[in-house]
Amino acid sequence: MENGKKVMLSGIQPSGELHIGNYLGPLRHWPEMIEEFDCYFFLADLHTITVRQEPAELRRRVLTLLASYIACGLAPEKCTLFIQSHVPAHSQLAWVLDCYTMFGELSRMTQFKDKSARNADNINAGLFTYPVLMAADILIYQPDFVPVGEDQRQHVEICRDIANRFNGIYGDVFKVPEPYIAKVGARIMSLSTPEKKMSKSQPEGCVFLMDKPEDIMRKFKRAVTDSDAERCVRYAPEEKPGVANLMQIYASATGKSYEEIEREFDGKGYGAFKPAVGEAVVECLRPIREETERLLADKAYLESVYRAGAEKAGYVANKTLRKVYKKVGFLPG
Ligand code: ATP
Ligand code: LTN
Repeated sequence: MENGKKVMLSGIQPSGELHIGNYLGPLRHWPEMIEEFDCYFFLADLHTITVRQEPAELRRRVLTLLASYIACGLAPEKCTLFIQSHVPAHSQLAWVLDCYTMFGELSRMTQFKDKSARNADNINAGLFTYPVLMAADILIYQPDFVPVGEDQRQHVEICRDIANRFNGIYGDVFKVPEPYIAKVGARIMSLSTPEKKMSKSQPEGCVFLMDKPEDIMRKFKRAVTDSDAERCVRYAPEEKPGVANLMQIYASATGKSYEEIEREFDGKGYGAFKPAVGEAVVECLRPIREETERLLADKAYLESVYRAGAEKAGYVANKTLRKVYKKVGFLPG
């Protein structure tokens, strides 16, 4: 805690281009928090190699994600922005926590089950222990809150279980954080398969932050809606998942409620609704895309941001790591 402020931390993997699920779910809310909280936002590059990455492409994506963080409103002078692999204490704490995490509890993680089904030829140990590294990412900064999308709730829960187990043995070493999940936008679904969440590693069905306006419009016009006869804009996620998803996107992009949206498109059908959602998203993303492009042209600035961020984050992280090492009985070096 710095200046009595509560601490908040979150990260995104540079495993693909940022999509509107990442933005409308967690990322969009982060800038609102930087005034009130002591915030740490990082790029989870260590996590990405649980799935094979092309090295040059990974480097490019890290810089693009950093530029997008700043373009979305995360002013580097008001929060700590850094790259996970630049703070070795995350990996060091992860090893300790590995030894306080049970095989059985990791086996129950839905993301592990999903990702191992999708990468059947590379079910590596990192994919399995990934939630422990995520717990280390979190606990090392002693945050009060972790703002994420709905799909990460289970990982924040296991992080809390690990912290409680460790505290149960050694006293209050870790703060036990709360997940912080937005009500609208927490689970944006794929535009092509609205039963599945929009996911960077499954680019079909994604709308990316850096997409050109004409591509965004095309994607929304082609979005899968429902084959029901009524063809009206009504919020019914079970019966009409495609329309409910578009309504969720439109609500997040415009701030309108579902009732207002139903009234706005009363009697108009999907033909009017889909392009309206596209236009709202184009307008919402335009300033971010332009600012990201501008920042990407200034590599020296981005480098100065992530260097300063790693230094600040490293200082705090090493303090927690030293405490943990001492508690488990390692001799000070
Ligand atoms: P991957 O496909 O590589 O797992 P992803 O698209 O799921 O990537 P992450 O890097 O895992 O994205 O997630 C970054 C943040 O965005 C997390 O807080 C996550 O909960 C959130 N998030 C991811 N997908 C969605 C979505 N479809 N709707 C809302 N939030 C999401
Ligand atoms: N697992 C997260 C990314 C992530 C994260 C974290 C989020 C890694 N470490 C710590 C919050 C806190 C994901 O988005 N897939």
